Amino acid sequence: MNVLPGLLASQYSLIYNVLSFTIASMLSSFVFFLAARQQVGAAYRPALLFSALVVGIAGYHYLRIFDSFEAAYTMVDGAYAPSGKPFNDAYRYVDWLLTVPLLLVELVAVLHLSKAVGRSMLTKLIIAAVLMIGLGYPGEAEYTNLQTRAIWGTLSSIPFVYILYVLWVQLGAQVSNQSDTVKRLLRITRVVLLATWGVYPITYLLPILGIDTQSSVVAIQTGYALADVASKCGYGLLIFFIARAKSEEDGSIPQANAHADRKSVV
Ligand SMILES: *C/C=C(C)/C=C/C=C(C)/C=C/C1=C(C)CCCC1(C)C
Repeated sequence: MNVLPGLLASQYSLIYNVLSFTIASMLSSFVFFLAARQQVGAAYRPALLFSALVVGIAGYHYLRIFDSFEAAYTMVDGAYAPSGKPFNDAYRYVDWLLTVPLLLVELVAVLHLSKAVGRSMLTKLIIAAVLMIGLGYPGEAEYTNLQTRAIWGTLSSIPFVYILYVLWVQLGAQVSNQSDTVKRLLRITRVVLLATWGVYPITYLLPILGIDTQSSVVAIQTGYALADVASKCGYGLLIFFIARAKSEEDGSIPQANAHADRKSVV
């Protein structure tokens, strides 16, 4: 819980609109991922269900974040002053605590690795994800005591680097038997994961880099929200493409070309 600084009307509107856009993205992705389950083989449907769960959980939390943000401000003389009600940062961290492990489950589920390999990899990834989020939280509410923010941020970065290591080195070694199409999609997914997950620690660092508190609040709220859209909705879409490619390859859905042929006959 945190009392935010006063904001200019333009700063307030930017956060307000980005939060609203994020809710729309999460809710529409939820419907899309559920509907898209029909377009992949049965083996890949759990991955899409996890994608839907992630955006469903995030959509709910963004509704709460939006309410909390609105309640934290009151308009005074054309600008926004803190209303005295604290802004609840914890929604975001609770959301990550649930959704980050599920995003990793999505990836392992869509690859359909052997049970033993999948389970051991997921155990490591989930423990590291929980540590990363748990260690980041105590520093998040610190806009003023920047040393505290820096210490927790550094601790949280250790499991973050470990997750990247597991995804690149260990997962990389497990996918050598997948087709070229799947390998290519997987490479794109991992780069998207790195590019979008990398936004979080950078955003977290902003107050430490000497940016004033007001701008930090704007950057943190919009940065986290847009990163969430990319890392949950965008990434989920890539997981869907992988599921579709693998379903076509193993014959659990008709090949895209065969489908086109059939259509042209009818
Ligand atoms: C859907 C939400 C996602 C993918 C959230 C990912 C969050 C992170 C990768 C957060 C990482 C952090 C650090 C590596 C250090 C500073 C503290 C965090 C928690 C922002």
